[in-house]
Amino acid sequence: MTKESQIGIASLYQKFEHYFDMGAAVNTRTIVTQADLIERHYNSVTAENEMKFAEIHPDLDRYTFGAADAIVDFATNQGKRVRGHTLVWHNQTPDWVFEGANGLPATRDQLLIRMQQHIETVVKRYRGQIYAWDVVNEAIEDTTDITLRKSKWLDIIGEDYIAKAFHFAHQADPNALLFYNDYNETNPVKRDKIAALVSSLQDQGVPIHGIGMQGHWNLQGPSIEEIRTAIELYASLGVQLQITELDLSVFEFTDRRTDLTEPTSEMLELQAQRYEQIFELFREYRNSITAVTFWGAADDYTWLDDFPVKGRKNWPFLFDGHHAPKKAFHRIMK
Ligand code: HAH
Repeated sequence: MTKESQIGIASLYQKFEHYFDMGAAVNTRTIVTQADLIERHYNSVTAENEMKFAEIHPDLDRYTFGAADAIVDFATNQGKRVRGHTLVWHNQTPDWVFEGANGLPATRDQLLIRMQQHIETVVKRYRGQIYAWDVVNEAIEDTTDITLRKSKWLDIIGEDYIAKAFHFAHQADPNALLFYNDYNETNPVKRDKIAALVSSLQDQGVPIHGIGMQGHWNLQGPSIEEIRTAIELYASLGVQLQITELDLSVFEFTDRRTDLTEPTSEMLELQAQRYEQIFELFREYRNSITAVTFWGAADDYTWLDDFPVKGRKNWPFLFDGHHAPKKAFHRIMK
């Protein structure tokens, strides 16, 4: 769709202006190919990959800020807010971070210094431009009996790696809002572990201001009641909530079908119903929810095109592959 035809469509973020921000994950390609769509419909952006450790700090003495800077410049020029994603994560982090001398693992002190320097350098660079950071991403284990996910951060530093990351981020930018971010966040078992983690951080006086609910959901679940219960619990901790990576896959997670070249009309109708109910719920919790960020902007590009089934297309957003509004868009704009 052309810029002119977008202007004929009511703006998503303007519609929700009195509720919460509407964000989209972008990358260096989509800030070009989806520029008009983003300008019209979203008032916040997040770099999908460009601020992750491996992208921005590939070697001990080398930072590569070009792509992240391009995204921040795009946002600044368009008057959009920026959420930072992400400082400490078990994925997309280079091996050198965890390596010490003589083929040994890094020591606790060595890794803490690296963590501190990384966080300080990245957070300070975007001070005043990035208003919130996902400080720690996905630290909780999905399966029942274990709390913290096994990772090199945990192995080498110990359980306080999470608290340390928040302290370092707060030192680097005392004005930034600091989030703990995770997926499967409505699953009762994981939900309670996330709440317990955040609550224990608060008890220790750790500067944490919000919980990021990723929101990688699908047409079957989670149910509205499960989402509501999670929101209630997290909000009861007195932190703000953001939906940080929303998408509604047309496939259930274990569904491996690969025969579709476009979504069925049943899928699009169900997706519209789900989006409508989900946004009705989000509006109810507008006092706790400060932003809703989609993990993409329109169906021409989504990380779900490759995940979890390599090469399979997905259609999880409010706008189609040509950036035209889908049924789901019209439904939540009513
Ligand atoms: C997210 N993991 C990450 O936070 C984000 O950085 C990445 O670009 C995409 C998704 C979600 C996730 C999941 O939904 C299922 C299994 C593992 C991770």
